[in-house]
Amino acid sequence: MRIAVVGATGMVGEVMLKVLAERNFPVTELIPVASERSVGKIIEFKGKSYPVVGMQTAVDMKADIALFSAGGETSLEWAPKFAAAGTTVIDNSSAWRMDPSKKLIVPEINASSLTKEDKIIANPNCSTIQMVLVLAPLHKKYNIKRVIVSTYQSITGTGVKAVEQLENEYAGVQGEMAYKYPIHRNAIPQCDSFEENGYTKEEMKLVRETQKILDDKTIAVTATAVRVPIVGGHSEAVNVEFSNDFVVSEIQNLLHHTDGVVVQDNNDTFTYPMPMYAQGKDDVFVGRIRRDESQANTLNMWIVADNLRKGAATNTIQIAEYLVASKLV
Ligand code: A2P
Ligand code: 11C
Repeated sequence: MRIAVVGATGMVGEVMLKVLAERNFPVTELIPVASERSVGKIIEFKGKSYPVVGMQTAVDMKADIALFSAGGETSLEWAPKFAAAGTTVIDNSSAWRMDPSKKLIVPEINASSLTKEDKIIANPNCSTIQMVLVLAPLHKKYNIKRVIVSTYQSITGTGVKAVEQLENEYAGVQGEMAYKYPIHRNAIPQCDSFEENGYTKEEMKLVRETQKILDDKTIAVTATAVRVPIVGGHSEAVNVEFSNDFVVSEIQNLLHHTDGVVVQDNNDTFTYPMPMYAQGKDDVFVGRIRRDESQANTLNMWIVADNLRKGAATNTIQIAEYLVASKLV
């Protein structure tokens, strides 16, 4: 496969290169792509050096698959040009996710809906992916009525500038601010910009993307997304109300047998997921699984994942793996 990585010099792009190498994805030629500023810069991949090319050059190279993580604007403008040249685009931005003609894919849940005609495929938002991977088997068995989610999101979700802000704050030096406020010793109840309804875009992604991926508009979701001074991954406190009753051990067992999910749940041994330990891993970790005693058929859980891995790069590459295995490219 000839693979273009669009945004190869960015935070997610770098993890994409790492994950492609780790998973031994069948790359015959790598095409690293970034803005004109980076053209000519050398990217190392599996012991070989590849020069970064610009967008039009990359379109003309007609890769089999292009993995995009270069922001929504770039995707809106360029993904259709790659697709028109015959390249299948898997896009990690928010540009195409809610477009009714584009599929929003978490491979373990809905990759089987993909066909050869899908030339632009959307990768969901990081905080959605880790939540729906856990919710999908539970919805099938108990039918979800409502989800209340509160997130504790890593600064890596914002990008390099935010990591620099935190490092500058640690060191006590003045620098450029990625956020309106200090993030060290703080929690900022705003991820992304506000929508008209008073929620942030990040919160509304959790609502809309969950309904689209689980293919059920009747699932009610409400979210509060918070940025915390953490680098390892996103954490989520998730409260789920089902139509049907459950047994907690049954839920633990079901999740234990769910692909991509690791249950870490034992109070006796103080075992529960934490972002410090999820960092660098491809799985989604779930723990603190317990009944919500204030309401019937309701469950509380704590879900953690590396937002740059399963939340972004890994999920994108798993979609590519599915396309290759199913001969859709
Ligand atoms: P560049 O490094 O040349 O700016 P991050 O989210 O970590 O900031 O990374 C964004 C990625 O998207 C980088 O690889 C960046 O390239 C790339 N990018 C940003 N704007 C464009 C653009 N207009 N065209 C192509 N790539 C872009
Ligand atoms: C964050 N979820 O942590 C964001 C980052 O829609 O792909 C990714 C934004 C997106 O702030």
